[in-house]
Amino acid sequence: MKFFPQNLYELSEGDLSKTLIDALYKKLSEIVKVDVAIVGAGPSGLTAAWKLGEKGYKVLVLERMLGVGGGMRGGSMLLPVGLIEDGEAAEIAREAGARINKIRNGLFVVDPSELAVRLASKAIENGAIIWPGVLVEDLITRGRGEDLVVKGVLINWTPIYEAGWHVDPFYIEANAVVDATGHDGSLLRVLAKRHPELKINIPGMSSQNVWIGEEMVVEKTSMVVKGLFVTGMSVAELYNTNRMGAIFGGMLVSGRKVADLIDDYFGKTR
Ligand code: 48H
Ligand code: FE2
Repeated sequence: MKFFPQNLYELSEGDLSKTLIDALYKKLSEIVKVDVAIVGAGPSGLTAAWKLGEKGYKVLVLERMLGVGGGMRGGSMLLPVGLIEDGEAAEIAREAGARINKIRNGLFVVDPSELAVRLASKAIENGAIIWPGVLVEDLITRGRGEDLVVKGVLINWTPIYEAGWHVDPFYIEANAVVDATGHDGSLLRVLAKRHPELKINIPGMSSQNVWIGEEMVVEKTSMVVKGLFVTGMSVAELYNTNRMGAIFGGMLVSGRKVADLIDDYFGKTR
């Protein structure tokens, strides 16, 4: 062998499978109980994962698709450009290592693919694990009504879900769960359906109004019920705040805010 170490010859494909199984056993054992499960690897979820990892929390990001970046990957109408605001948003993007180009007062242009992978890389560097191809289909809870506490999520492979099969799920226990599922608002919809006693109504986002949309998405980033937090566009879906189009600063600032809220929550519950 010219390009790889000689002793590799001794290993067969079966040995490779055994190596994968051993590694998987270790990794899965680590991630079935975490501090925070973040659902959705879009800009808000990745920023939250990075900032929580930085604070020392054990974070798992569950993403339905194969890649990271969520809706941001599509830039504006699949054109490879996106916008972010000066101030906190630019600071987060710059800290992530993404190049940002000032265009005019307070406004920067980003390459959405670059920002997505830089945020993912920061999350991973800070210890978060990103698990692609899994869809969160339900919540683990204790109590009802005012006593309801979210304790984790149920997952399944995305292709199983798409095939329309009923296969029972797998458990992920977490002390905090984040709905960072963007326009889907997946966990909020599950919560509303499974717990009608909460009388949660998800009206969907309101029409385009850029600056109010950006302000409100950060403002309303919050804990919905004990243990369940909402960030990014699912905030707009829940509170009927305005959409903003292909400007992603609010997503980054919302992701950082939810990390701070979770840190406070753990401070109070531990
Ligand atoms: C696992 C899931 C599930 C599930 C969904 O859409 P995203 O990019 O979300 P945000 O909020 O971080 O960013 C929103 C932004 O991209 C956007 O669309 C904006 C700013 N729109 C403004 C406008 O006017 O339209 O990422 C969400 C991620 C995606 O990757 C989904 O695949 C994933 O969540 N996801 N993953 N289990 N049940 N549901
Ligand atoms: Fe969107």
